[in-house]
Amino acid sequence: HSDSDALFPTARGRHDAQPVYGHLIGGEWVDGAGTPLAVLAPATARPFAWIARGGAAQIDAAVQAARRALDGDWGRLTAAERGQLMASFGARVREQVERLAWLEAHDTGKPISQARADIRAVARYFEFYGGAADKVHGEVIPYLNGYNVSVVREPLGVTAHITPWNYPAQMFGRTVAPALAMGNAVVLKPAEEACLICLEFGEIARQVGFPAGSLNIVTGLGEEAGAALTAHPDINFVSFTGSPEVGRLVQEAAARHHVPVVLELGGKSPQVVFEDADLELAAATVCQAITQNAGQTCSAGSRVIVQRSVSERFQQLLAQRFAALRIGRPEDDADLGPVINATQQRRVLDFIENARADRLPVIAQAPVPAALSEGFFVPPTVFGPVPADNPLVCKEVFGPVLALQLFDTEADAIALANGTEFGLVAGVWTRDGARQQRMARRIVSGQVFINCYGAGGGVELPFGGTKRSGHGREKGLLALEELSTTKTIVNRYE
Ligand code: TXE
Repeated sequence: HSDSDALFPTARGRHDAQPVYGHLIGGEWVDGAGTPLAVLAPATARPFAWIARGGAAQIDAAVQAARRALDGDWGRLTAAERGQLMASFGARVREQVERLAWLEAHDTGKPISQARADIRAVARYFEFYGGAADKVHGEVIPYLNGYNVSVVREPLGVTAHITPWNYPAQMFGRTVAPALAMGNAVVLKPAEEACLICLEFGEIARQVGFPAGSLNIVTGLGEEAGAALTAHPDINFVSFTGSPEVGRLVQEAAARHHVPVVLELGGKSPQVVFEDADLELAAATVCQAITQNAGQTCSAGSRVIVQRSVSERFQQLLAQRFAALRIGRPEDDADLGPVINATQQRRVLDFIENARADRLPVIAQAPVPAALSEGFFVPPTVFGPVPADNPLVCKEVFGPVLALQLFDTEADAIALANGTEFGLVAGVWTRDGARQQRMARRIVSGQVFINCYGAGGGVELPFGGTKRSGHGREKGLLALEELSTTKTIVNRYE
């Protein structure tokens, strides 16, 4: 699939015989000014496409185009009309799942069936929020006699969205769909490592009739295009998903203009396994939750906290699962593919090498097949028991590396689960109903899964962090509150 033009209908031209994408600004595809940036396929480490390298000028043009859209055709649509456009977008995506999934799989390295699921999720985001667009009501508040007080919901205006490379498609659905549903005009700066799918979605939005400027996409580097977007004085909101370090820069930049931000900054999500749990199901789920997308998931279950009485049995089950893992290229449709690039590969391998140097016991490791040596592959590994102050417990690896911790009492389990700077998602495995509830209430995190683990869950479920994992909520109907504001109208009639 690598050189098939069928994958790149949106490309603007060719560079070194490979397709080049432009920016989407004001409903038009615009060429990048400087040298384009190469896009590598993580499974082979070879370039296969190019994206435009945008900067302050392209960001400014995109923000202005968004503002014009709000004052023009986009701002005049009814909520129902916005919902219809979003439904058409979802339908068009569903017609092209196969082509879009191959592009996404090639760009990120993920197994093709995981990419298919991601593309379907994008359709679902547009269907869900498109359906909600005309069901967001205001309120009427009882006040003094002779007064009518209404609270209406309004769009924020121009919303800025900076997204990462781990789920380029899903992140587009998650952040752009609710923004459009509420009538905002969007400027998206996707990650330079993997963003082709976002550009294809931009073209689909054009084709189904989204007015010019309602959705603008500027590609480029974080320090250039991303920083220019967060510093722009005419944006009204920023949504950022990425590293805690850049999250701080984004919030600082937004604070200069008092612009609200939603930050999603990753985690070190624990799964707590009690002795009365279904250990086989727990082991299978724990393995899946750290190897899906090669562990590059903000809500990856990267720690498992096991009751000592069943630790030996659980470690055996886990080792069996890891031994059976298949590693491969997208077309192999294995359990996991490579990580995104050489930097991330080095980062994950360093964590593994440092853990070995710290003499942490290896419970299981699945070797990377020799035939895959050219891509950015890493061996899925389980270490344990890992002391609570080890980097494997405290730091986000963002790779398929699991840390096992042991506990004796429920109080210990809660302390370990809450013992990191993060608080995004948690899992609890026990058949004891009262304990399920106690654990769910005492664990500090944005989501808790009991006897299952959803890694974020479906579009319906509010998602977001506490502590260093960030703030604000995405997904579910709560996202519509983040992406809108209220106006209170007080009308004296007597
Ligand atoms: O993230 P960055 P990186 C974590 C994960 C990973 C680490 C580094 O632990 O190992 O971060 O990944 C844009 N102003 N997560 O370096 O740099 C950038 O272009 C404005 C967790 O790739 O934070 C991209 O679009 N924007 C995570 C986006 O920020 C800037 C997902 C994220 O990139 C910018 C990804 C700047 N100064 C990484 N600098 C999650 N929460 O799921 C960069 N960007």
